[in-house]
Amino acid sequence: MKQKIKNFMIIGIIIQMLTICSFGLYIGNESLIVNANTNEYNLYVNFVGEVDIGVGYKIRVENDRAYVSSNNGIEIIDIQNPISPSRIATIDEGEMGFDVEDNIIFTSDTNGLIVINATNANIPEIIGTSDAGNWAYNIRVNNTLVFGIASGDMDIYDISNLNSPVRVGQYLDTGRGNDIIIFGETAYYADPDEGLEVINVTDPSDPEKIRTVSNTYGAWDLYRNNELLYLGCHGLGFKVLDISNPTNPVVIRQFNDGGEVYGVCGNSSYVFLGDLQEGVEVLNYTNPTQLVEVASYVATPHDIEYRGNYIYLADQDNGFLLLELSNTEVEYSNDLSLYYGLVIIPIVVMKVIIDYRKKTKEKGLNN
Ligand SMILES: [Ca+2]
Ligand SMILES: [Ca+2]
Ligand SMILES: [Ca+2]
Ligand SMILES: [Ca+2]
Repeated sequence: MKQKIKNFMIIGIIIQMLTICSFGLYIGNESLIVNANTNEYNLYVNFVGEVDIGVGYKIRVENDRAYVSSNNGIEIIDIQNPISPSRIATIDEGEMGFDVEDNIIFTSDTNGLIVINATNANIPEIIGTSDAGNWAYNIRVNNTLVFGIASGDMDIYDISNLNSPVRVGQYLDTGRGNDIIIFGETAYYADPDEGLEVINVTDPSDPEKIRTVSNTYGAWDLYRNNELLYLGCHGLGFKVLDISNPTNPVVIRQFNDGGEVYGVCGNSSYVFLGDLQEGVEVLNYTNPTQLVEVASYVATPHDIEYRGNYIYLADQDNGFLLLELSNTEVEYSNDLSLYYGLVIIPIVVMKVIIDYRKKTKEKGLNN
């Protein structure tokens, strides 16, 4: 009689576990459905790889490498195999702002510009420093000049001789600054407090502000696509400016669905927004009447780059993230862990209970 009760109890536990399992399967499937960003374009942003570097700030991608500034300096990441990106080296020089051209990294500290040869990424070496300049939020190389953005101001360095860069000019202004793009002899300076500033840099020793573009308050991150300037505005969405008349840019399109655009890049088909609050937002640029969000990915990007079908993030919570724009959706690892949590673990628990009951039963028989 006692044995019968035990058997009933075991069957009861099995039924209970099966219920939990099916619930786990249900949740797993549900979350996949929730994550699936179904839309008319069938476009998805999928996770591919990541590298834990703490907080990521600015990013540049060149050839088989991504460069990301973190709290430890500039991280050089090998991206040859996208599913397993790996850190090659950390350069403990300079700060948040940097740029890369032909494996030469330009960054700066409170003493000025630092030129680093990273041709051999394992042993990057400093090859030149300037004797004047400032810590920079962002840096852009343009031919033989390097533009460094300090708070509201700008330092212009001549790098004709990489071994002895010289600060040749300064732009002194009010407000703040986060990014700069040079197009011909015009520089576009993103000042979040004052808007997009247009600066004549024909004479690098005497840069002159031409105007501040209206309707560009919050200007934070810049990307140039031919004669279009993509502008991410802090808290004020995304804007497209026509720069066919370089000294007089005009806002021609905009998109704002909330959040904070920290990074922007793209091509003539898609625009990729790195929204610190809402993650990666992919906009279809081909629709002539309006900018429509066609895919997204939850993350906390500080900066974003795009090459081929890959999207690269310098991310606040995830460090370096490598994502892929695709027509098919890949299951997220989060859903898998949820599945394992709700299905596999209950099965293991069930097995342990049954084994325990068997042993107690054997003991009972032995006694
Ligand atoms: Ca300013
Ligand atoms: Ca959105
Ligand atoms: Ca948004
Ligand atoms: Ca950027």
